Amino acid sequence: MSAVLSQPASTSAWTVASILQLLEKALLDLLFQAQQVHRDHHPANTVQLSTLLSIKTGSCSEDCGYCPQSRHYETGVREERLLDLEKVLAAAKAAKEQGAQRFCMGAAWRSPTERQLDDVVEMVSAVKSLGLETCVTLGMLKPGQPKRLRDAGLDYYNHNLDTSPEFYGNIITTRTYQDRLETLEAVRSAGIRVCSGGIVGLGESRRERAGLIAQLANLDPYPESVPINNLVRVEGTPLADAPPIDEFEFVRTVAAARITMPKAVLRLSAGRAEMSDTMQALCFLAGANSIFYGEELLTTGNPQVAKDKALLERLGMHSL
Ligand code: SAM
Ligand code: DTB
Ligand code: SF4
Repeated sequence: MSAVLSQPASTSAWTVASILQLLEKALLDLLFQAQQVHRDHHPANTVQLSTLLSIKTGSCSEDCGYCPQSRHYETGVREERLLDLEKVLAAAKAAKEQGAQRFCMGAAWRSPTERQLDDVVEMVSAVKSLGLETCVTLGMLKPGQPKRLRDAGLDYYNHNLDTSPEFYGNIITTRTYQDRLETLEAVRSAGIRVCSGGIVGLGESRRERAGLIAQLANLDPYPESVPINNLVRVEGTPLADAPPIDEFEFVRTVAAARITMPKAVLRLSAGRAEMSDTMQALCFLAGANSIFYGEELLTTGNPQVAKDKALLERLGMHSL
């Protein structure tokens, strides 16, 4: 029987080497361990549902190599101005009726201006008053901005570390890893819960995936919400022809995130539309307990609501 790796004492951190050891385990040992950790910290067979809405689409100044919304690449995504409050509220109401618990609003910004934040603050309090949890992802935040969002009733701020510090420069040059860590710190200090995860399938190595997980798991405290995105390869982006990540390698990444961040809500995020039902079931076995729910992510597709309902039903899973 292989040794079970457990979380080091709270004084020491997860090392990249210890996470790499997890990723190298026999798949079934890893899945078994991850599901045990999952059941120690979460109700079995449950899934949290978040619905996404792009409130400001396209023409982003950043050069994230995976992103269809960057103005550096010709992807056919058209710029749209910030949505009106009524449109946002209508989408939030529809999400609630479909059974979503959280409504996440995303903007293709490097960082919001104060005036843009005025509008987002209104959206957050209006969505919150529908009885939904609120999340926004607006890029980097300046001092004072997290507090404004918290005062409006924001529950979560999403800002991903995306990949390991070593691999990061191959994918994004217009903002640094340190910029991202500082935004997360500012959000945390304002008392907003942190949603931060990454994206795999960028051509990173297993060690670099371990590096991403180490960064997330060693945040003190680690994020309450951790999205794991599988690259959606979009024509026109530099990563359009990246070879897809091996499916078991993806599942291993989910399992390692579960073991190292036991209490986090772990979201099987972008890339589900390209995954089989069997693959998604394996990800749930590995400890994923959340999905994006609704026909669209930001600019790319997500499974139909009816399809997801049927999948959860077939797996005997239910929403929180
Ligand atoms: N503009 C904001 C920012 O980047 O800080 C927020 C929105 S951005 C689209 C949020 C995350 O979506 C990225 O950090 C990345 O992990 C994920 N993402 C973007 N494009 C993706 C793609 N093609 N496939 C998978 N995930 C993607
Ligand atoms: C996250 O980690 N994934 C979501 C959300 N946070 C904002 C975004 C996925 C975007 C996928 C590509 C698109 O639809 O544009
Ligand atoms: Fe802009 Fe966010 Fe896309 Fe990067 S991931 S190009 S910051 S929208």
